Amino acid sequence: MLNINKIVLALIPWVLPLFMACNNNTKAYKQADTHQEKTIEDQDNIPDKLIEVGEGKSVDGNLSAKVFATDSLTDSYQELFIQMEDSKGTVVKKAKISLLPEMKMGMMAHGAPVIQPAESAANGFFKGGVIFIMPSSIESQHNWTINLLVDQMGEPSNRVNVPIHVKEVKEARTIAFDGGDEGRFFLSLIAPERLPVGNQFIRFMLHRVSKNEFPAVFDGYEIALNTHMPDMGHGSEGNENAKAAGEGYYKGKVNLSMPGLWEVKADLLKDGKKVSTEPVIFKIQVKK
Ligand SMILES: [Cu+2]
Repeated sequence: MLNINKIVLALIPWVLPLFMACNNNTKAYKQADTHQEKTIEDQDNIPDKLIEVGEGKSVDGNLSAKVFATDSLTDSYQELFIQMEDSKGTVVKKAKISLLPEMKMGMMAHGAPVIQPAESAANGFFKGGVIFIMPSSIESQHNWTINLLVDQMGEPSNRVNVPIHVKEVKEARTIAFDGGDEGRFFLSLIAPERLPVGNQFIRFMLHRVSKNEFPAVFDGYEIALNTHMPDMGHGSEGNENAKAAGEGYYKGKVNLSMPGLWEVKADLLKDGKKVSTEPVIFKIQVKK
């Protein structure tokens, strides 16, 4: 709950104006124009095991889409695999798809950081990603939809809305924080709930919070990593700061030297100086 409140706080200055402007799609299409900016890593790497997390049809009935993921969705960095068919049942292999995630929270709405797919499908899937910054909540009527804006050669633009459900992760994997003069950010740890013992690479994505847009932060920053075992009162040597690895990804090293609960504390640095003004701490269960 604490994490949700923090994220709502991060969003509050513009959630309301967004609602007031919610009847026009200018913002949506503007975001679509930035399509070429970023693509997910390994566009062609499609896992063998995928589960369907949602489906939808365009209003004109000419396009249907199914969205797959490796597991049920949680409020964290999620890779999505999109399969589309035209009205004749032919699988679409080339299209410019813009993912537009939207959470409706009663009278308000907001988006989420996205990684747009490439324009050709691999094995019939367009691979993209969304960082779900909040879980769905049926009681509070917080509902996610992924809107797919689809442009195909020689076809009119189309749109498919795919309602999806996002479960809450046990330990936060996306954390909003204040970066002083640098603004507000989301830092997302790209890691499962559990990691093995050992010194290992660890990946993040960094996004700026700019009204209802979340541009990936490509470079100029570094993420200092410190490890700590809260139950034992010690840390570990051999961590390496996460450095820009392109397209908003950051890669570093953490030495999780024994099994148990670890905290990875991340500080955002610019030109070697700490700019984050609040602690950003990820909890990781480490197994043998
Ligand atoms: Cu929300």
